[in-house]
Amino acid sequence: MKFRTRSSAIIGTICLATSLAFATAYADEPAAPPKAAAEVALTEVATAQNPVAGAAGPDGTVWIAERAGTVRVLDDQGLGEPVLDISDETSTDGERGLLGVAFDNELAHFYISYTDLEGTSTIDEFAVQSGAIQPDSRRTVLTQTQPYENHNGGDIKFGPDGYLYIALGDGGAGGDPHGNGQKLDTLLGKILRIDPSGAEPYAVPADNPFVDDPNAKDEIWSYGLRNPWRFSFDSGTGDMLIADVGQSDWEEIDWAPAGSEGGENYGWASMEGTHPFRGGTEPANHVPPVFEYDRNGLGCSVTGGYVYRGDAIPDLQGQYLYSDYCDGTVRGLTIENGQVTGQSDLGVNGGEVISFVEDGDGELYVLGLGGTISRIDPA
Ligand SMILES: [Ca+2]
Ligand SMILES: [Ca+2]
Repeated sequence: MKFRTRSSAIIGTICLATSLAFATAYADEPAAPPKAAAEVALTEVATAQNPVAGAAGPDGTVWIAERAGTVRVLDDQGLGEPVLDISDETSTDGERGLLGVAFDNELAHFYISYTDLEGTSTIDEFAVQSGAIQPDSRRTVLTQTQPYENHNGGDIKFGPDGYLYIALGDGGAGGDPHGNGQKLDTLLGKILRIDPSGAEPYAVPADNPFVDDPNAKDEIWSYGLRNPWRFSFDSGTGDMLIADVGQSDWEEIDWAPAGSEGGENYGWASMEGTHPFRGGTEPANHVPPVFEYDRNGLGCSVTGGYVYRGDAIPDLQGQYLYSDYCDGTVRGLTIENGQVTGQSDLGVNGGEVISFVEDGDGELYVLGLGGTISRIDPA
């Protein structure tokens, strides 16, 4: 395994944690029986300008978001010219930028998640026809003002239920100074669940967990999150996996079963991982992470990936892949009934891993913020 020394400029602008201990960002693996690792290789398929997110698009394509505000389409011919450019509307201060993209499950609409020039997290929708964005169809679905430049979250994904899930960080600074993680009257520090096609600008599904609670925002699906930096649904089971970046000590992976009715409290800022944070008391309804690692272990800023459901690497089937922005090693977890039953180190390093992308066949790509787009292939 390799440890990458990263430029201070990139650390300063995008690292997703606030107080970092780079000097100690590497040590022994935590004790756990290693699972027999699948033999994989990273194949660089393209380079881009700060690729930060992606989504499977029409006709086998993968759409790549560049942080400054452009979207480019990856196909067999490589990465094309931008099909969308909102760079003049996008802030890249702090951890801001174009941070997420998604298609609905019919590939009829394309969604972007970005921070505008005022620093407001913004979700916009475009109609897609014949594989092309229809610029005139653009409309804003949801906005959320941000008190600080970090912890914007920004990932967006459609669930198997056809609803749009949106990750928002706690608002930033450090230590959640406004207590947003545990507050139910703010969208910050949450995963939201909305139906963008149900009303203008969106509808709230009637079975969202807090629709009957007048003191809680109806859009909330789950809460107690610090900076959910990539979440996904297992395309085989529908289970939800969330990587939540820690404050100073603990990086974590959260898990919810496909049958969840929502309302999970993942604990921040009473808890960091399974540990009380700054004298916090564990909430009675705390859903602890299914996996955590400390800053002396696998890195300093977790990047969530996907459960592998492709065909190319049979030995990888069913493993949840993730990495760490500060370390770059691609790792796997086997999760059975909400318990980690195996860990693996895939022995490949994706650089400053900022995101994973799942294509239409279930194959996975690794995005390095420095510019690389790599596919995980059999070795
Ligand atoms: Ca409510
Ligand atoms: Ca937590």
